[in-house]
Amino acid sequence: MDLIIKNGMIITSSEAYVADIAIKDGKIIAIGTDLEEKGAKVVDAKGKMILPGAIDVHTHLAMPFGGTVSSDSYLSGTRAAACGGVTTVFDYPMQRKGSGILETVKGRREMADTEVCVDYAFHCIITDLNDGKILDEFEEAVNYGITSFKCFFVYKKEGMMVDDATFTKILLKAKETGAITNLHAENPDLIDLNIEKFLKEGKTSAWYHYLSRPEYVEAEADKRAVHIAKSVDAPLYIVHMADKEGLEAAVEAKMDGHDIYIETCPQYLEFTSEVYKREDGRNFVCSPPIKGQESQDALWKAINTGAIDTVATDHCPFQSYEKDWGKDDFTKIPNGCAGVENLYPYMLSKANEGKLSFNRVVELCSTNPAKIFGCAQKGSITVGKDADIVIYDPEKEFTISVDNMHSDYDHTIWEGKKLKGYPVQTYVRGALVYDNGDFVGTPGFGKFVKRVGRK
Ligand code: DUC
Ligand code: ZN
Ligand code: ZN
Repeated sequence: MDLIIKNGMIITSSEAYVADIAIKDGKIIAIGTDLEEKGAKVVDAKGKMILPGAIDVHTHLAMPFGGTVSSDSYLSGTRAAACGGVTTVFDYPMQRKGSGILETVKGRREMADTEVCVDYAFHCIITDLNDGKILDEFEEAVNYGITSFKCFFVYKKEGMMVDDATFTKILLKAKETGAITNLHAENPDLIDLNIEKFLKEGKTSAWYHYLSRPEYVEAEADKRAVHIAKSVDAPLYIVHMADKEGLEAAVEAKMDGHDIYIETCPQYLEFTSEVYKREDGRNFVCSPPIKGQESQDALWKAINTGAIDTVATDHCPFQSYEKDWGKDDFTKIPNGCAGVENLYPYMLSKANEGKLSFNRVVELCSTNPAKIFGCAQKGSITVGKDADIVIYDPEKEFTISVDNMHSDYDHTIWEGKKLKGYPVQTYVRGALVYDNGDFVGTPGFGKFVKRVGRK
């Protein structure tokens, strides 16, 4: 036995009970009372909650984007993850015209392997089928552990968008090979039409980022994607859902029995489009943009009915000077915000306030992500699983500030947010990586998670 965590309240997606957890060689080997200590290190978690580590299935680390590179590397992004109770991140390498899936993914692994402080997996973004050769590679990619592929319906000028036919081919090939297709849904032609109009009228502030991509722009793309996925009977995972109309279409399809999954992000649950009117509105610029109150209400409702499957972050921070490129032209603001360190503390704080249950937070941030994306060893506090564990103090008061975060960015949209409760320790496969405010892990300790497909 290496470690025993005693007397904590274990929270799973369906239960809460007090017990001890025994850990050996990175695995949970027993859960019970009066477990034999046999020389193990003992941690007393009386009065604390014991949660499975969060799995943030949506990050963009060191991502070339918006004329720069997102400011968190694999090291700083996963250091921040550890300090926010995230024990696995899913990053998004991007395949480009002429390059293969495995070539892309292996290239990113070379960057990641020596830096990562928590475990990690990759979804692969597909931007071009390379005359069909990419589809022929799906099977090999799935065997390698890449069991999800992402498409963009936007970023047309940037060469990242796929058309409806390409999207459909990917959906079908993913289904055939036991993978799933993730989608960023917005309509680029409608966005460009709005941008052209606003810039001509001299409307250049961050508020026009929102107005050029309002609710209907996302809803059209959500509904088109749901319609196609239903029609060809293939699984679909919609990332960062932010609008009510699209959400309702996806939920209806789920209720009809279609294999559709919905992710949303904390920024859509906490803020509304009003933030784009602020002096620092450009710091909140992400795509899809944060929507109005009606959409936020619909997202919370779907969190509580069970219709939303996961909450992840779309973590993609940029420095203030980069955000400032768009001071006088919202189209020049690099899109993205920080979030990986805030995901679990924010959602757990909402549970502490009674907005949802702690079990539901575990389900949304850990158990469902593991199930949907094939991480058999992760996602719950169960004998045999990896000892990815967060000790959470429900009484600890915490105010988010850029000064107490562990990323490499110089501002955060979460500045000043008060939370009720906060993680006090994070363990990845039994190793302590975060201890009461400090990162205590080791870069390169994180492992690539070889996922299993759906067949
Ligand atoms: N949206 C963002 O805001 N940032 C990264 C990529 C994306 O789709
Ligand atoms: Zn996206
Ligand atoms: Zn994203």
